[in-house]
Amino acid sequence: MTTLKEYLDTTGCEQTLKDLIELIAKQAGPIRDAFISNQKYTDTENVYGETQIALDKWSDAHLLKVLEKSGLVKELASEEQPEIVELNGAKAGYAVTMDPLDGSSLVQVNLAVGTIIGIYDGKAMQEGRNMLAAMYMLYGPMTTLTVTVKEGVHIFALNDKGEYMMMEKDIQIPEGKIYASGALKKDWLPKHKEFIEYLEGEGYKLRYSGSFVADVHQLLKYGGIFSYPAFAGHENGKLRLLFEANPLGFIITQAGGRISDGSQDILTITPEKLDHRVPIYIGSKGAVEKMEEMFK
Ligand code: AHM
Ligand code: MG
Repeated sequence: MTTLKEYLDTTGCEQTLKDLIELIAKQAGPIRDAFISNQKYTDTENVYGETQIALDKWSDAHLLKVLEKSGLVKELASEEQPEIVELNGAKAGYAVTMDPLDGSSLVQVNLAVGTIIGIYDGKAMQEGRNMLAAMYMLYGPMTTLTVTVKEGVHIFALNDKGEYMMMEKDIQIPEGKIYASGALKKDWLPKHKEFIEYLEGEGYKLRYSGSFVADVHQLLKYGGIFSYPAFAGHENGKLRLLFEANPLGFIITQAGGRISDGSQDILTITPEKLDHRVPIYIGSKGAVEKMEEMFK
């Protein structure tokens, strides 16, 4: 079986990018270890007005510390930080975007959550399509790493020796029949409602957990579509362009799928601000194209 290191050595990546991917992937161990002692909600909110749980803050602080020490990252944009953090004295010039703990409302009920990472050259505020690499660690019954360096999408599992072993190589998203939609049904806009009714009519099965990273991960295997749409009073939806949409959109696109905001490829959107939100439709190519056709 191929380890993460062995796989990265077969790619055309710069050594510093390989080192950065390996370093971030390694943090799944400490983050998982922190689950038990960081369960509670804190009395602080992030910039989105969401109450943080201790594990959000712990993962954010941990990754910040590790990346600062690495000397590989010049700019760090985190969902849990109000501003971009400039890391002085870095020998490599990568910019990292991170959602340190996506799906955090599920931590207390022991459902799958994850860490989502985007890696760019230079600046964090760029179109998603400029990404050099994207990855996420998923903390489920297994800890897995899904990664792309623009040479296919591969899934690794962390073993009891702390090594990532390749489980799935060159995964391609099929045209399957799973669907998920966020926001309250009563707030859905007419076009979204019509699209969901179309999917149900076509025999799509609902699978929504409340963890974006886990809900999208299942699509790589089963196919289908996840959405967090624009909804009444929130024309940009809930999820964030930089931290959630772009890295997962990059991975799904590399696996032959698509990500759209309803009319355009999300990876072509220029971020206007750190907390830029975007309606999301992500998954199998055919399903996302059908949505765009119905939304016209
Ligand atoms: P988080 O990054 O603070 O966990 O918030 C994002 C999460 C996504 O993982 C998920 O898709 C969504 O928020 C769930 O929202 P809701 O509770 O409205 O269903
Ligand atoms: Mg999130």
